[in-house]
Amino acid sequence: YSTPKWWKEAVVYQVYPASFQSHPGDTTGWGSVKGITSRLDYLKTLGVDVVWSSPILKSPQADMGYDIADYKQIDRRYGTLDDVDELVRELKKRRMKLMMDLVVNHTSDQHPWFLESKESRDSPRRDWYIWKKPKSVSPDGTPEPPNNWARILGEANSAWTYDEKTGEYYLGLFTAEQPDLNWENPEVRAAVWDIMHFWMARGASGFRMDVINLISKVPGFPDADEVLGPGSKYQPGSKFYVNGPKLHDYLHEMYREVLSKYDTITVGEMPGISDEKEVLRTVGAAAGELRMIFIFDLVDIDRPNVRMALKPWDVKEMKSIITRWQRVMIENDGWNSVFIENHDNPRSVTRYTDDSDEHRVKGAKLLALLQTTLGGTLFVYQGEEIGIRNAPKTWGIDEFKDIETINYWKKANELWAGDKEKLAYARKIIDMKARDHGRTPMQWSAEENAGFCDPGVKPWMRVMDDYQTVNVEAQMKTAETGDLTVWQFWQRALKDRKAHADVFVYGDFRELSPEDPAIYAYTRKSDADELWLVVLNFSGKDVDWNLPEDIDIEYWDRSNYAKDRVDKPTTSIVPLKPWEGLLGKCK
Ligand code: TEU
Repeated sequence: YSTPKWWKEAVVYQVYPASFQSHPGDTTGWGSVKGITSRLDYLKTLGVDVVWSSPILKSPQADMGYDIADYKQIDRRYGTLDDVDELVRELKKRRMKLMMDLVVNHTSDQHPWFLESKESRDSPRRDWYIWKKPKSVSPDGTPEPPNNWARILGEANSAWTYDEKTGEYYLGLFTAEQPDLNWENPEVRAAVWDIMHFWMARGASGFRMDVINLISKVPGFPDADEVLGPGSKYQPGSKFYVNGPKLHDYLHEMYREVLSKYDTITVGEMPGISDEKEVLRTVGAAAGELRMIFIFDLVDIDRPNVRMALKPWDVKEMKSIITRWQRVMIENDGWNSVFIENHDNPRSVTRYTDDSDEHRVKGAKLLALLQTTLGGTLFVYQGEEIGIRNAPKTWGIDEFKDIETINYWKKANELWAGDKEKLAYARKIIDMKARDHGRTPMQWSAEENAGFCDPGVKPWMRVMDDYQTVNVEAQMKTAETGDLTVWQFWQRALKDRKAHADVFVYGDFRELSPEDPAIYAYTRKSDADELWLVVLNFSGKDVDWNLPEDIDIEYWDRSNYAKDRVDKPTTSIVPLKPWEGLLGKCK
């Protein structure tokens, strides 16, 4: 577990290319590869080692590039292959690396492979996708989908789309514009390995693999259980495609054919998986599949069995999720990814703390302290380092651009037309959960468009209204109070994490008061017995926390409150202010 590897200690920064940085002279209001390159010094200063960009490949952008139409071309909105070559060169100069987003569970419906597959039932590429006959044809001639699986992005619809011309349905688990590839076909797998070699040769250092645990479907495509009740025509079919029967065969083949030939960083996105054995089969040191995966227990803490809905949760549950995965990986020689935000989730400061003007800064630093003191490879999402919050409730629905949000709102208006209460609930779901919250343009400065794109250009998505106060430029300067800004707090925390990698990246993890409803307290300890204590108050109240007797504080190193907080004498009672986090060095 504690064998040093570069990809374990690396800080990975996720760029959402549409919203990160456009380049001077651009008139489209989209970010670009050139824009990313222009910010590498910034990322280096923050403490970033690896840049992971969400997809930049040719795409009709039905799902913001997670629908790829050519795996070897850059989307014209983002630039050219030459721009990527330049990005790689500039990264190398700074001893940084590039991680590509590999989206191969499905392609775009505009990919030439799919267009060919659609041509006829005996097209040589027919079997590259998943085509099935209608289950039945109703008396009025309407064909019924092969089974009752619901679409993942837009759960009220079928996961199958009917093709008039050939009289069959194809599977598109996410949207109709994203047909699933048929991984049973060895030609499909060979095509994927080829794409991976192409990008490794072009200078990538590894891949984030989109929904990689969905590539193997249960043959026979059985109907899903009616978990949503018989009132819903379509049901979540996850049981039949999450970690399906051949997943590990495919991942082993991928390792053999591609990954084993390079020194890579790989992270598999694996929604819907929380089973230890399954996880360890992939990320166990001896598993020979992937370095690590994204486990969604924490960011799905408020999610019931469907995506656009809410479930209550509390701090105790949050603590137990984090502790569980820290322990599982340590005890079983696996490896964690540490993340709390991405482009599919609301902003963490809004979700797990209090994003009001009074508490936002404390909340964002509290989360920074949590993230930078957990074991595993750390992923920071753009804007997290300045504590960007969710889009305000006052925004019109037109400001939301995500296909999931748009389809959800459309469906809600169909189903609940005229029912004000139900529609207000749907809007609440959007305010709390829409993927758009993580996709607003990066806030670089107090200039027009927050420095994201040129003045006078209309950004593809509205810039947050608070950019004049919440932005990178302001936060890189020392605050008048002399306290660290959210950005400076992150920068220092990343530096300290690296300086003490044996403690914070590789060390042992012990939770101290699992029953406490507000305080998350744990120790990290290196193999050489260097011991540190982290105490985090996940509540808006003052709390007195009892220091366990066997812990002897040498000094308080850091608080997310004013500097003088850490000069306090240490007694057996540790008083914590609302959303306060403390880091202590122990004897
Ligand atoms: O997301 C997969 C996915 O299902 C996630 O929405 C997941 O369920 C969620 O994050 C758990 O909280 C990936 C991409 O990240 C997303 O942007 C794409 O829309 C999707 O795949 C299809 O490619």
